[in-house]
Amino acid sequence: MARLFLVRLLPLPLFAACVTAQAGLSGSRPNILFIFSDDHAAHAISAYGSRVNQTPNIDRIAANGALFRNNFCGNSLCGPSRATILTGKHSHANGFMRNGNTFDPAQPTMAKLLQATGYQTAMIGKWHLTSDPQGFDHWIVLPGQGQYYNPDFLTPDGRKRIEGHATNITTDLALDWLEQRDPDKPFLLMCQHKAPHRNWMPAPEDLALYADRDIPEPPTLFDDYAGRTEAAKHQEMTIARHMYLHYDLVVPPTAAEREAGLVGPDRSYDDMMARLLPAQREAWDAAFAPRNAAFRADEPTGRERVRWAYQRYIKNYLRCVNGVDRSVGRLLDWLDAHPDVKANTLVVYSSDQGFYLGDHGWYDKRWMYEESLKMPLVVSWPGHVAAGVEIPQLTQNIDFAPTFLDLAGVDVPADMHGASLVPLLSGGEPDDWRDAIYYHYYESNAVHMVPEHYGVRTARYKLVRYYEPQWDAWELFDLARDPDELHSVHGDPSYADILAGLKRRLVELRRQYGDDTGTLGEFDVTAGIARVQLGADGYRVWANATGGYLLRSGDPGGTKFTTAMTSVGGRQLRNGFVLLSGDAESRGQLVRAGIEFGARQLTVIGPGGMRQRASAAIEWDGRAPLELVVTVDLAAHSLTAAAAGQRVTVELPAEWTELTACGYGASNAETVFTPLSIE
Ligand code: SGN
Ligand code: CA
Repeated sequence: MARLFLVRLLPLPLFAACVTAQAGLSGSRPNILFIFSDDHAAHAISAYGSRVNQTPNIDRIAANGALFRNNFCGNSLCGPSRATILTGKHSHANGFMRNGNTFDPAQPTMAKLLQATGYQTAMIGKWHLTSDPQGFDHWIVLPGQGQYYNPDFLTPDGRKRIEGHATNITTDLALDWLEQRDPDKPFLLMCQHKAPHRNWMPAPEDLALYADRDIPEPPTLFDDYAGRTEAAKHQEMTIARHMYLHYDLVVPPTAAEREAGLVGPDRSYDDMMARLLPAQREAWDAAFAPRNAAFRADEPTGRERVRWAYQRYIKNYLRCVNGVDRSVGRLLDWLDAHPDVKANTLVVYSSDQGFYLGDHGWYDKRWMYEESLKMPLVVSWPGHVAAGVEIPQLTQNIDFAPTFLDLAGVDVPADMHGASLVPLLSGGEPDDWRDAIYYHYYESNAVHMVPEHYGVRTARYKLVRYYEPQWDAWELFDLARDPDELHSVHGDPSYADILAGLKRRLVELRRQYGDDTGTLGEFDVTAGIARVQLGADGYRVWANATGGYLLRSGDPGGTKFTTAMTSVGGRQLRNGFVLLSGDAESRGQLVRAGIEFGARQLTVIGPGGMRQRASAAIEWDGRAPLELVVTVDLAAHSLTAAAAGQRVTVELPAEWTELTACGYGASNAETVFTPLSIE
């Protein structure tokens, strides 16, 4: 018996002995408990000074460890942040630039590298990278965004539904895995919550929170976007105008509202409620029915209505946060109950990006403004990381993978962009630490309509460039004087030197990280395009979205268009070129004529979208340039595309009397197009 014990326990004290010195954290091979949530802004964590809520359990991590004061994402969106955490690379280098891309599972990730060096690895909860998780001994993940109530999960053995609330279930699964893991191996456990992502549906036990009080409003709830570029005005993420009464604010539609027709996400209100089991539904209705009745009786309008929507939104968001905080508490309690494991476990809490909590009148994220650029990051490992310290250096999600690898004693691959945080966790103040972080957001022309932009942030300043030709604008903020980023000083001559320095720094960072995306050439309208390069053989176009396009507006000077296209790589959903007619401003008025490389189809999608699709199978070896000829007959209201001996025709709207733009388009692929010949 005694012998058995010895065999079991021996490695642990030995292990502990070699990691007591803080400087010795590198290679100490701790367990890594990575608790990660979705859209949890640092300003909704009390350790970060939240004005709106308390998070006692996340605060426990901070009190027992380190709080990173200036931790940022490199691309404020879910999938991209997750891909960066796995690879230690900015989006352009790991290929996952926007949601809807597919993570290339062949590339190295920290999970794979840890697994290869003897770590036991598990991925539980929200994944959102499309391809199946790799590098994990165990995985069970939500499909896509996942559901809050009674969610389905994907596993290597297929799909299954688990009853309960996603946050609680994810925690249960993580605790189960901790119990049944191999205790002789160090572990990486990624416990990743859906909460507090839209649409904010708290667990039954959190519904009663904040019933009797209002949450303070942010000072910029009624921001008018003066002092910034036009781009900030043109988003679709305001509480006032872009929040849905039924779907987002969970007020059931009246008979009259149903009669008038539900629009947008409100159409899924019934499906969303249908997921709830009777007892869950009862708890839900008990909480909301009286509040909804009061809202209907009041019918607030104007600013009062915005204030009401803010309260409904923020309370449900914070209730979801409370569930996440409870999850953190349960995991910490488990460690407290297993002191031998706790002694060797680094606990990390973070979230994929920040979020607007009514700041600037918004919800959602995406922008390089502080609220969504910041990522919370608190880390504890009692006895190894000093307790209650604040780390002021500029850190980023590119640093997570190098940190975990460094701790595990794995050489950090030279092409990772990040740096290990171990020197900072060890209490050091390295003088060669970075003086600026780089940012690049790509998901333009998508939900919430935030343009592509990149930028640099230093300890005091932030320079942002909205490079799509339809915006072509800069913003410069002095964060010391203007922490809410309300007045760009880009045009202010007294900042000329600062501006010049930041522009240089931006160029250097783009070079350092090898980012040549965000160069879009001479086309004046683009969407969903990461890069356009004009070479000897034509335009090399990297479309990082479904239906990305670039257009030259104005009369193209002919009606017969010829180009040859060569597929370079990616998921070749559809490649082709696009004509725009009628209203050049309208995103709906596109005809896409092209080749679906993967499916070997010649396809035209008319301005009416998929309803107006015509296609024909073609023979093609997938390698030789394929010639496409598109002919428009405005008098006959028709467009014909021809390739590889096939032709297809679609009808054009009768009101189209002239062509107003032409260009190239593609879906999640890189393609070379020869310059359009126009007759
Ligand atoms: C969904 C949300 C959006 C959100 C994106 C990205 N709508 O589309 O509001 O911006 O996800 O979020 S929802 O009605 O489906 O919730 S991310 O965190 O996954 O990047
Ligand atoms: Ca997110």
